[in-house]
Amino acid sequence: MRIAQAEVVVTCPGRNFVTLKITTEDGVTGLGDATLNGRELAVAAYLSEHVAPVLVGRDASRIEDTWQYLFQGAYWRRGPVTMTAIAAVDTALWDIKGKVAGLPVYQLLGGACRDGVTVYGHANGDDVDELLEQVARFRDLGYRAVRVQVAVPGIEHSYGVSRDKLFYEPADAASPTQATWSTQRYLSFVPNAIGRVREEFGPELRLLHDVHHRLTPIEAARLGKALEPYGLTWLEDPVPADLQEGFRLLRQHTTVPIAVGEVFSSIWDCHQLIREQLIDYIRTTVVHAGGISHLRRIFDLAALHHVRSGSHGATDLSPVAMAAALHVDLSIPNFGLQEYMRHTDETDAVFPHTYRFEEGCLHPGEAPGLGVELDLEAAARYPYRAAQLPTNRLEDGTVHPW
Ligand code: KDG
Ligand code: MG
Repeated sequence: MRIAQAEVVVTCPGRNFVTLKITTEDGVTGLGDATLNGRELAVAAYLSEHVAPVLVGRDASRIEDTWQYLFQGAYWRRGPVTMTAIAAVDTALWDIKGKVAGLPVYQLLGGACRDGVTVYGHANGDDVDELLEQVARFRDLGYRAVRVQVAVPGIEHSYGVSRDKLFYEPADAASPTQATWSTQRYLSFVPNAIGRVREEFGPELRLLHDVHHRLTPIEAARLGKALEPYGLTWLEDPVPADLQEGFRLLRQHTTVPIAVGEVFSSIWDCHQLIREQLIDYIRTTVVHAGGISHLRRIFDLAALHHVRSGSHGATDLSPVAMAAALHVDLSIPNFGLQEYMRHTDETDAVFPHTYRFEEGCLHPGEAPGLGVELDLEAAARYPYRAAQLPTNRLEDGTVHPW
């Protein structure tokens, strides 16, 4: 089963997506998401210039061998661009293997460990009243877990707040939007806002909150302690995660569960966090952390250390990545939660899929492979549009993590 063709498709049905489509000599096709928000064309070029030519003629059934060949063979290991490209190849080869076997990918990974994948939505508001309305909307849609984000008075372009309340798309302009940050304003506002959500919705709804890497460990510890009465499922990305040992300080001060990992591209970015039990949820994703094969490796390490999965699933991960995540989520013993931000109708039309939402859970469906297709005609109607993620500055003009 040799690979005959590897094509890169860039389309923008509301936002940019990069997709790798691999076709075998006998006409079986597989898809892999290769979208890296704000840096899409770097991965598209990496794939079409450096990867596609060496894939042609390779045996499509040799997934692990191909992964190692691309990872070790490049010499320049890791990094988001390389690992997103490898992820796309790996995911597409799992899709092909499933189609050839006539089985959904989760069956190849060992079969279902649960009936469905519990997901959380992203509720946000310009103020606390609007946030409460949005949490109610997600609850009424059937979600059992909701991440709560609210605009902080005095902070322009607060993280996580969007005009369209079912999607959150921060990459909105050809040159980056300038956001501002004040730790003081944030820390004095957010705990009460989350307290109001808990008070309104009672103890059962699972609540989460994303700090988006903006605090130092001791500031994050203060926030964690303030949030302890509200029983969060997790506090996400409290600090920039480059310094894995930096989490020790935070861990010593608060019992708020910590979730980290959406920007990680390999097991090397999180092995210390996992081995030292400095986090509770690892949020690496199929698309940015080397595909289904590598994500399984990370989650297996996590399982040994009481860390559960919590894969990133923002709007910028295409339906191909979402489907692949669901096959992994369904089959691992240490699944925690899966983020699910919906896509626009245009995106769903470009990527028809079998996964479905029911009573707070997603299920990947029973179609062989991933259960996602790419409608090339529809994709061609939406050409690439340059869009970058925002940058952030303190009120005195200092650059700060966004
Ligand atoms: O591309 C960046 C987004 O995916 C990110 O800002 C969203 O933090 C995010 C999340 O948890 O969904
Ligand atoms: Mg996040």
